[in-house]
Amino acid sequence: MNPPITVPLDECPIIIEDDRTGLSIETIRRALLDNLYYVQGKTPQTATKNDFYMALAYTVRDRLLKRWLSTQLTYRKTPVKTVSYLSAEFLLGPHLINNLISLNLYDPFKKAIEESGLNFQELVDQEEEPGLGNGGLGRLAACYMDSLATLEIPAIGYGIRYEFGIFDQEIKDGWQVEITDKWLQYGNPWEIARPEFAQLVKFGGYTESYYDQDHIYRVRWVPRYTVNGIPYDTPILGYRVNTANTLRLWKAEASESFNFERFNVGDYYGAVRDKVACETISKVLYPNDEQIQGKELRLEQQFFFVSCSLQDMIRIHLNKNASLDNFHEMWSIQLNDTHPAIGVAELMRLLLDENNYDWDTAWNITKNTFAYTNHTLLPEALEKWPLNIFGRMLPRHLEIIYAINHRFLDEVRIHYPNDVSKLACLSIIDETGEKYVRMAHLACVGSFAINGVAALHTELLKSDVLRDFYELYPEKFSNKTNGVTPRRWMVLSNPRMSFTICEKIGDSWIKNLDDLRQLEGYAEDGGFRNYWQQIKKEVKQDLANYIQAKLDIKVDPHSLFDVQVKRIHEYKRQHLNVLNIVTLYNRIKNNPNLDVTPRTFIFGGKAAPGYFMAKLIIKLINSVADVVNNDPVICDRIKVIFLPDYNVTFGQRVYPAADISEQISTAGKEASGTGNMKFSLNGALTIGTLDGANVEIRESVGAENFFLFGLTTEEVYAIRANRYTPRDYYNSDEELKAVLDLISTGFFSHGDPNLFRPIVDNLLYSDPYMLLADYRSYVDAQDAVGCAYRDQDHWGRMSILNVARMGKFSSDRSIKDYCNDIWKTKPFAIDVPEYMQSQA
Ligand code: B1N
Repeated sequence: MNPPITVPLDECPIIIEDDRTGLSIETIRRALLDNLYYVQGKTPQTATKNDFYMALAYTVRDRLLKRWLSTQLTYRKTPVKTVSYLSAEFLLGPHLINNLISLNLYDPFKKAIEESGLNFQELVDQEEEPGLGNGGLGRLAACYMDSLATLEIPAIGYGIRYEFGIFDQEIKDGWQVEITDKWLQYGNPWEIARPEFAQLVKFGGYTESYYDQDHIYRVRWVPRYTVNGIPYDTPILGYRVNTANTLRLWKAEASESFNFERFNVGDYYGAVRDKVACETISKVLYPNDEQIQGKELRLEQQFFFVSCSLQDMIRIHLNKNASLDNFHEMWSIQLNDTHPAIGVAELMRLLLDENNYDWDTAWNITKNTFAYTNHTLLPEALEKWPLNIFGRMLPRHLEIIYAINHRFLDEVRIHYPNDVSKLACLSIIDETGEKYVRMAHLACVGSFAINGVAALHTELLKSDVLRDFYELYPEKFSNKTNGVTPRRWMVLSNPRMSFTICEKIGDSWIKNLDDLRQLEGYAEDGGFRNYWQQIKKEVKQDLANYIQAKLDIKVDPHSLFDVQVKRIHEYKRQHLNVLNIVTLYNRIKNNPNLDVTPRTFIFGGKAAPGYFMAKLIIKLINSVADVVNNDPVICDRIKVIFLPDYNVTFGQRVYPAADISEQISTAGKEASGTGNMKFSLNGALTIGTLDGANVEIRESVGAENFFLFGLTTEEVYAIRANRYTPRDYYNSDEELKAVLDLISTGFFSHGDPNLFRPIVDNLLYSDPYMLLADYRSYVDAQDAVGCAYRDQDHWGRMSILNVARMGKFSSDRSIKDYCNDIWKTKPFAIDVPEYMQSQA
């Protein structure tokens, strides 16, 4: 659809903008119609909003391909050390705006769309976010991919292309209802399938030994079935650099070789049934975080994507190296928790059985390749697989793990000649009851580096969960405090605040977040403080409009927006927040003229479908909301909102609008948290315990700009050691007693005293997360928050200082730390070759 060339070519100045690359408004408009016509097969007359979105997405994709292709071409011919990030979850969030911002094309695209008479935001809202993760762990992987590309580090992310991501949440009568997430149903313009790089994965069967032609003893794995892994690639752009790394996600398909058997005996239906069974491997994301279920399909998923990824890395490696001898010098594989830890045994198998390495060489390569990040201290989240399940599915890997363990325990014996108890503690095989493979132990033994995700968390790993490994291998341990990408979590989600910051200190902070410190001076400027608070009000108004449209509830943007969004889990203590709300309710009911700071409590988060208590907590929040929001005495002072279907897209709306961020987990339970960082970076103040990264956030922003409450980890341990009796707190605190009694009577459940009994009884008789012990200190801190908010000028100052001092929490800092201390990788800048430059 280029205009005709009317002058001889050699006289022709370069005025023609190619539809695939041109950047003028005119060309973008033409390209949009071109993609609508040739890719979607539609004209504007019949196109749906989604057709226009797809055309828009392809128009953006056309303009990023030169970066992606030049990056991949460069990596292919250059011997650079590459980071391979293995993760069962990547919680990416929508791509479109993120890519436009990285390419510096937001303004021309917005203009081109609007000049075409289309509503830009409406098209943007068409994008289905890839929800291929549960929460923090998956979102961290996405932030790290962003930072790796922005820092120009050669990297590839490997994971699973789940057909259904995390479920969509609806609230019916106050209860969570799960709906299948059909994110792929209208197509995904951001991925490209690469069936030519498919990998075969074996499962089940048995092993047999043989002597090869050199009379060397070898083992062969004869699988019961095989599955094909098809890679789907998504470009991950760096911010304003040419680097575009790849996220490669595997889809499971039936392999032909396997199906032939059934076909050959004429069992057509049987063959099709098996085909369907294979394809279930990448069907759905397990929606549990930090609660293992021990399901076979989950182990199948883990092995499937890890085996595909390692074979793919070996393929890439052998394209530019003579052998695998230097594999560990060219790759660092980061294990995002233990979910991909089977990789240790699989790399050993690939080296031993398929590439004929001897044990010592293979082990040396393996243990110098892997590094392991632990993300949780919760005992119920530490993965272990029953030996019988494991052995049936991965017979060769079980043999290899036994062999690794055998050598490892010899090492332990030499280290502790007189202490047999160490053997049982450290063994990769748990033999205390039913036998299990302990995946964290496999990861620790098979890695050269082990890290936690916040300073406190790493200390607790060293002193508690992985104490014996720390004693044995102290040099392997380090801390890498989590971070978040300021591109998505500031520039994209909070353009008003970002623009305001840029006006004052320029835009270098977007890549060097420490530069935010230049804002500190403006905290002393009364005019700026006022402006800052005004911006916050505008952002809150946006959220208020959204709440009105979604839930038909009116909230006052002048009220204090108090937000807790995260997975629903007892240790995160959403119900402690509820206890405070009911306390305020009681106070106002007792004294209707009480002068309280108007507040809007906003909740969001999904519960694991099988987690009864978490689902009951959602019901409790909604039930309290019903009473509070409909009581005329209360509702102009307190509102309670549960926003259904909390996800990345919604996070982008809510973090910027918060005044107070609730980070109230029991000390010692939250490994890091990353929502805490997003809030503070958007000018919210934190009410929080000394848990996870809260400790470091408070250190950075200053204790005077942070609302601290609650027991410390040591105090939690001490109280527990002396037998914790929650009843004592109930008996000695009248407000607490009144709150629990009110819930018990059925006041929030239409008179049904049984509905919330499991929550109340759990608190009174067991309270494993010590809500009652922290209640008084929490309520007092909340009172202090309410008072502080009345001084808007001072609040503005604290808010500015929070943003100014949060530079440390950029994922760029985290990734630089990983690069320097663990991966030993360096940036490699990408040039776009002449022939790929646009003609503009
Ligand atoms: O990982 C985040 C941390 O910021 C959070 O504190 C931590 O809770 C979170 C099994 C998990 N730990 N473990 C998981 C997720 C899925 C699953 O199947 C465990 N998620 C975390 C990032 O470091």
